[in-house]
Amino acid sequence: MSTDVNTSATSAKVAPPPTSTGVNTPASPVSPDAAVETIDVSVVVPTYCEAENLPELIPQVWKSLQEAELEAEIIVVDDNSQDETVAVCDRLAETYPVRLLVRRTERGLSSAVIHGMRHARGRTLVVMDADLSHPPEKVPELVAALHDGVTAGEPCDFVIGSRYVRGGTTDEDWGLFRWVNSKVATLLAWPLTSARDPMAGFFALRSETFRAAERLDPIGYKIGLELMVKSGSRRVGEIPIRFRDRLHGTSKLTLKEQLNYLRHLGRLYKFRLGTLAQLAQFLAVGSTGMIVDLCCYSVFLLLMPLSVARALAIWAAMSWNFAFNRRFTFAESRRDSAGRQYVFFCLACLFGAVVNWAVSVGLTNLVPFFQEWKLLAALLGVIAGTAFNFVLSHRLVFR
Ligand SMILES: Nc1nc2c(ncn2[C@@H]2O[C@H](COP(=O)(O)OP(=O)(O)OP(=O)(O)O)[C@@H](O)[C@H]2O)c(=O)[nH]1
Ligand SMILES: [Mg+2]
Repeated sequence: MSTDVNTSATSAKVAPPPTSTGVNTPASPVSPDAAVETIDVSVVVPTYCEAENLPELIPQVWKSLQEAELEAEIIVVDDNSQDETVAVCDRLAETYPVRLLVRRTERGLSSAVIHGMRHARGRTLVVMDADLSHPPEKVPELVAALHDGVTAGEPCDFVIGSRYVRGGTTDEDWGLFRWVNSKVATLLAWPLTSARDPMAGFFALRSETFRAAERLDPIGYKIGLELMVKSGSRRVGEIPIRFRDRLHGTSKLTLKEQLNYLRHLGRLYKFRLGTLAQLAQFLAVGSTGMIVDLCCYSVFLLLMPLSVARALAIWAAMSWNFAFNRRFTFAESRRDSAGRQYVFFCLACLFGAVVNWAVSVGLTNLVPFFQEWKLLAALLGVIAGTAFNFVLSHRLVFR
């Protein structure tokens, strides 16, 4: 995945890693299949400027693993933080089984987690933040639930440390905005998973579940959701946790990441529903285009003759639809030239308009029933035209 530098360090206390101690070695892009599962658990901790938190986190995680008698390693994946994270990690590695992977050419929480998982040697993988938002003492419970289920039920494919099941809480000073934001984000993911807290960054899964995940390409922060959906995890268990505010430092979650979440959801819907999701998005864009059309039409009517106003409004809506479909519905085809796609899109829409016109006028003139129901005929025309547009766009423009 990355061609970065990998600094590995550890004490030989419990789970010595395969690479040498404290030496910068070139990282080979380890494929999931290459990982050798020799220990019980790998805890993957993505970090960016977490020097203050790691000295608190690592001993607590290690203590809980030891108490549960789990043979384990802690993999810290850092994106070349400019604070003391690397030095602090090296120091901690003298006492605890910490492996530090430093990525110098790539940045991002989700890809860092995947990177760590690819290097992990545990039969079970746990992911948690470095800022002590996630309670270290719950790690063994998450691991156990993979095998024993949550309430002595079936084994789970995926276990979440959850804020939103009974017994789970967040710190009280979560403002209304943050709470609503989190709830809306969770609601949007509901068609993808029945989990109550699918956005969580604290979760556990078996390494074979990770390897079964197809085409991982998360944008942004929600790596747990990505793994749950792409690995086809059906039995998702949730362990209640108290989610604390970060102990030290500042959040790396920006507004941009929140918008990325919407794009990420779009991708996951497409993964799950295929062309049906694209059709839904195409229709959603089309309906916003209809509003653009009518608004432009009303303004243009004040400025120019009706026939020109109508043509310009349709062109404006068509351009709007093109821009949004290119950005969202068919985002994976943005490598092609926009100009060329635009010309094809307009041509494809012209055909759709003709189909629309022909269906509406044909039904009205040829079927007596529709002479009474001209608007219904027009509506069927719109549906036929839209379906035609979609097929053409899907097959020809955004191949
Ligand atoms: N490797 C790596 N880790 C990251 C990156 N961005 C964030 N992290 C780590 O991912 C974890 C979660 O990030 P946070 O900034 O705590 O995000 P959050 O939990 O949504 O926000 P707050 O807890 O409110 O600060 C932390 O351990 C961060 O250090 C990144 O680009 N690369
Ligand atoms: Mg955090």
